[in-house]
Amino acid sequence: MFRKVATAALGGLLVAAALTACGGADESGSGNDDGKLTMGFAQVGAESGWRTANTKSVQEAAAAAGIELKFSDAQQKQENQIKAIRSYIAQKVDVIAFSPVVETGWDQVLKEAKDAKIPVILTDRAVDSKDTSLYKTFIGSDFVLEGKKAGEWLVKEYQGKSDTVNIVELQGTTGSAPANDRKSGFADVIKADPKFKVIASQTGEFTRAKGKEVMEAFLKANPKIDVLYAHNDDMGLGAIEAIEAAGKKPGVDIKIITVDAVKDGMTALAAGKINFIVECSPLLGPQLMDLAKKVVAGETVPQRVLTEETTFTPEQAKAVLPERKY
Ligand code: GYE
Repeated sequence: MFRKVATAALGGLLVAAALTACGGADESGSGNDDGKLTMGFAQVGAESGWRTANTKSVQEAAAAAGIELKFSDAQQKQENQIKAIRSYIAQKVDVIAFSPVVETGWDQVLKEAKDAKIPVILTDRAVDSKDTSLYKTFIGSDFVLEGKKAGEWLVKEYQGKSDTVNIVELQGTTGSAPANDRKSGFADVIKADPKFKVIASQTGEFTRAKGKEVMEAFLKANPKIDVLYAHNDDMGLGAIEAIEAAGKKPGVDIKIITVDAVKDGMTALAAGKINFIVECSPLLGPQLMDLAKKVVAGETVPQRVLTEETTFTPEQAKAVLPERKY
């Protein structure tokens, strides 16, 4: 995954160097009369607290950077995102940014953007396109590393114990980069010890409602669940409701690991209902606007812009919660 992205962005660099547009003007004679740079942003949806914070960050950063933002919400559907991108191409925006809901199936529409000489920046999630000249750069987290951090916490937590640890997993949106990578990173770490057994793994679509529903089914089918690994806070929070409704104590009877560290997740962590959260920062807006300006101006951009993130225990959550913005 990481290699794929790095090569991709390297390929993109060569194309970036060939681009000569500056300010709001571009080769196709589009842009704004007022010289403002226009960005078309095709968002995944509004499925989680992370996504809401990400949207806010993009909108605020665009305003602060003096970039006109055309924003669309695809409701977690690839066809809607493709439609939005096509409409941005038709409107001759200066730059397109999007967070691909799934990894596959983007080559055609990305080629259309390239043919229209509109640079594309991937934000948050990656695509698996072989033709890496189809986009300029990719800004977002290392999801494999996030999965590994979740696995490492678990290994430590059960160090020196030999009993089987039954794990259930709530995966993110099927086919999305964070679901694929958080699953594989976690699996890679825990496979070193056969006492860890993933007894059920299913998508909860990154939403609270689906997380709850799937956890209810997990609880019915499996009398002994020791650990829940949820690919985001929202699914974990939905699952907590299901666990409590089943008369069990989240964080005690069933240990819970999630990813994101949004405010609601951190609140549950501080209360001991979640045991560990791997942070994934949604605040990509300012860096995205910076990259967009550079790409449109034909400047060299980094191959890959990685988001910095940490992890939180309940004690750490208590300490940072008052300052948590999202
Ligand atoms: O973890 C999840 C959201 O792509 C990193 O998408 C993002 C993920 C995030 O729905 O909460």
